[in-house]
Order: sequence, then structure tokens, then C-alpha cells
Amino acid sequence: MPPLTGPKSGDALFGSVERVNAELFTLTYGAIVRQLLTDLEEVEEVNKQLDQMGYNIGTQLVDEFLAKSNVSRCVDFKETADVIAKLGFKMFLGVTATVTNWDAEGTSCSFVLEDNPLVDFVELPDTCQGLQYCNVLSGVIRGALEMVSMKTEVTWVRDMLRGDDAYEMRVKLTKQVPEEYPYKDD
Ligand code: MYR
Repeated sequence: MPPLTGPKSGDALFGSVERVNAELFTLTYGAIVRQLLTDLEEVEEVNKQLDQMGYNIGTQLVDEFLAKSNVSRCVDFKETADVIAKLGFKMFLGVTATVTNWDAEGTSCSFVLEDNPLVDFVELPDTCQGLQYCNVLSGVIRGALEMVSMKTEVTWVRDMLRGDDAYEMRVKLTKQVPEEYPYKDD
């Protein structure tokens, strides 16, 4: 039998499979955005749809995240933000984010991404001004956080596709529903 060619170690093979999946995901997302731009008249509508898609994904993703990461419940929003930036982004996007620009109350912060695999191969034509290409990601964060009782508003403040020097997503905690103690004290 001829010797097998290709990656020698399991790790290398796994790495290349992951990379192919990431590329497929990036290209598929690009195709979805393109289709929405064709189907919907207003860019604003496309932005809303991408955010809603992300929200739906986020509400599902959180279970997988909690199961795989083994993180226990965070004590506050700051800790949650760190967990998302370091573990959440890494698990689902393959990169980490920096948490920065906290407000005095500790209820608003930014996630900064220097590298964003979602936009590999993407160039926005001039006709797409106003398109929030990465809205799926902000939707994911909003959806995932809602599943752990945190209502948030998530907006993009920097976007390299629009010429900024990084991607910066602002996350504002608007409501935290306290978890109910499951047993009654009699
Ligand atoms: C807690 O506060 O109890 C922990 C909650 C952690 C929520 C983690 C949500 C994961 C979101 C994944 C982000 C993916 C970005 C692409």
C-alpha cells in the first residue's frame, strides 16, 4: 500500500480541517449577506436581519459554550465580559477580543478585535455604505447574554471594512434579571 501523504500528525490534520470549516463559514456568511442585499431594498433592513440571525444563533450557542467551557456562573458583568472575550470568541471565531473602555458604572464596555475571520475575502462596494456587515456577531452576543439573564444593547463603533483601525463592538448592559433562588425558605 502506498504511504499516505498529507499532514503527518493528527493535530496538523485537525488544524487544517478547522481552517477549511472557518473558510466555508466565512464564505457562506458572505453569500447570505449578498442574498439579503439582493432581496431586501433597504440596507437598514439587511442590518436588522443579520442582527436577528445572530441573536437566534446566540440563544442556541450559549448552551454549547457553557457545556464545553465548563465556566461557572460569573459574579458580575465584568467577569462575563472577560469570559466572552477570551473563551467565547476563541471557541466560535478562533480569535480573542480585548475588553476595554469600561464606563464608570461597569455596565458598558467594548470588545476590540484586531483580527476578524468573518471578513476574510470581503470588500464592500461603495453601494454598500451603511451596511453593518458584522451584525451577526453583535446579535450573537446579545442573544447569548439574554440567555444568562442579561439584556444588552450591542452596537459597532469601529469597523475595518469602513476604514477604521480595528473592530470595536460596544456592549451596554441595560437590565440584569436576578436569578431566582430555586427553594423557598420556610
Ligand atoms: C455567566 O455570566 O454566568 C457566564 C456566561 C457566559 C456567557 C457566554 C456567552 C458565550 C458567547 C459566545 C460568543 C461568541 C462570539 C462569536
